[in-house]
Amino acid sequence: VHMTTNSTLQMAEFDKEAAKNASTFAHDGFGNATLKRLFKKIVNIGFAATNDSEQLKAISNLEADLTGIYSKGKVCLESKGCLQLEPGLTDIITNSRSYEELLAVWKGWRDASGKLMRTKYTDFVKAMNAAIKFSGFNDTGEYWRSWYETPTFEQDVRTLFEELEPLYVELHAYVRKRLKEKYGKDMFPETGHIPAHLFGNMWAQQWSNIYDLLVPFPGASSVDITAKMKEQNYNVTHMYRVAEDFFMSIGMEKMTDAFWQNSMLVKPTDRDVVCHASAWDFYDENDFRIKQCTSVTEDQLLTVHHEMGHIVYFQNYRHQPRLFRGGANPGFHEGMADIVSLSFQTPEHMKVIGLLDEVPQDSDSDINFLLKMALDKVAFLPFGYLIDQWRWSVFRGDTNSSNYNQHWWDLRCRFQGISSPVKRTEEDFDPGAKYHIPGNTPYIRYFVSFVVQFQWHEALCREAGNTRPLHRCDIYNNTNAGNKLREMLRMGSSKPWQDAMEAITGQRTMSAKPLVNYFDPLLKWLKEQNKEENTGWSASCPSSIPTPSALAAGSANLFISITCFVLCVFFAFFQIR
Ligand code: BJ2
Ligand code: ZN
Repeated sequence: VHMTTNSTLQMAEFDKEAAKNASTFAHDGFGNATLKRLFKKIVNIGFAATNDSEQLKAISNLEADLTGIYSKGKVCLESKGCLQLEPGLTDIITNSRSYEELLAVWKGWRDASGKLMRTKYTDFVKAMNAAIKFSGFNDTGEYWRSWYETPTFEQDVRTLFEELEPLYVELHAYVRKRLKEKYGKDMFPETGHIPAHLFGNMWAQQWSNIYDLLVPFPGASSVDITAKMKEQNYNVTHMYRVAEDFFMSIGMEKMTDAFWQNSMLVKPTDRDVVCHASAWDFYDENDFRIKQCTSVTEDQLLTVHHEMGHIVYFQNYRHQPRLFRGGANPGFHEGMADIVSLSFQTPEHMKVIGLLDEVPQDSDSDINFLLKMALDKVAFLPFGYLIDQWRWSVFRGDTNSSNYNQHWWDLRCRFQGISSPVKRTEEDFDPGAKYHIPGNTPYIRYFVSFVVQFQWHEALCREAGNTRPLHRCDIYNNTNAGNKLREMLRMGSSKPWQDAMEAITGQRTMSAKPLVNYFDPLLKWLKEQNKEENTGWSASCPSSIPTPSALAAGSANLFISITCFVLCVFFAFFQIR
């Protein structure tokens, strides 16, 4: 969250003074666990601990500069003029099925954003690392990870990732097979990687926008939600009302008047803004806001639910002391933001809100639905995992400006099995093309979220007495499920996350099992589909990249061969005569 440099410095002064005052108490020996926890939070002031206010100024100014670059980025295309990320470039990446048009947008965005951030990002890392030492952390990554209050956190997320990898690998192989059919296998490197610009998403993080290219059973039921929304004249306000209605149906409060008055729900035309959707707590127990350049699409409808999920968490812990008004850990906030998406997208629920006419009951439609969900929830896993693998390495100093982009692509190739469609160098800075790098939002929270949301979904569906398979459970209207969820939300960060997890699932650990169970029928089907495929990919990036010009050269060769053949026949004919 960015504030002006002045207010950042004022806040730091306040935090420092509060920490100093709190230190006069022997709080480590407090008998009351909650009070002890509160004091620990008062003295743990992060970057504000530095004795050099120039560092804080630098951090604040650099973050503003970096997000400024991101929000001003434009790509000019011969056919379409100059476009910003939202909605223009996003629309093309979502809907275009032309290899070359996608490539122009993909590369154009990286030239217009990340590439301009390199030096500033290096300074940014330096300033943060210098400041965080005053709080006793070796580097900023160690500080970020400390929020999870788990000494084995790095190892724990690795283990979760490894448990989920087999599912991802099957999904990847199936998608690769179908994309080769669409774009021609010549465009795919021999290492097994998929070119990164073909997924309907600027960062290849979620793939459901290309569902139409991948439908398992074209004859069975599957709906185009965006088209349905347009057909039913959905507008922006209606999208927020639909989300609010879901949360209220499980017993959550409505949005406050301040929410409706102060939120920015459409893109302003008179100035550049950071369009990347976000949710804001103004900590006065009433002023909560969403900032989103909302357009009428299925993706955006899900993002509306995501951001409102954050607001509902804010509302539920508003009675807590200021320092407990946060998620049990950052992954919990994201999990709460996303959990409704698992109910909301079920065919059962789509029927309830009129975006589907009939709930299909056949197994083909079920596979269609599960594949669609996997394109969001499974495709995301390696992406959610790798962003902070990169950043932790940068903060640690293992990666620096001499190999920023190299290491980025090493991770993209290794974990996601995708590769760059054009040559990349250390002139480029592709991490910066993703909002959370200039925005400085830690990312492992989303990986955690994608795991725990399935644990909670399973627990809440049990609470709701659901009898359908997990992927068809919709907790809409179920206040038992809502109460259970609220029990956790109300705690904010007043207790360790393990307590919050226990409140909702009865268990104290993260587990990949509910996610695996949810997709079990799909995994079986994918394995069957991939029987003849070489699943997986080489650990390192391809050394040469097939390009459209190579393809053009290919057809030029074909042209020459045909010409030769014709001439040969011609001469042979005269020879014989
Ligand atoms: C669209 C969503 C973030 C979010 C925004 C921007 C960064 C933090 C906030 C925080 C919330 C809080 C987003 C959605 C899933 C994957 C990820 C992505 N925007 N943020 N203030 N997502 O998490 O809502 O609103 O905790 O207070 O970035 O990569 O798209
Ligand atoms: Zn979020």
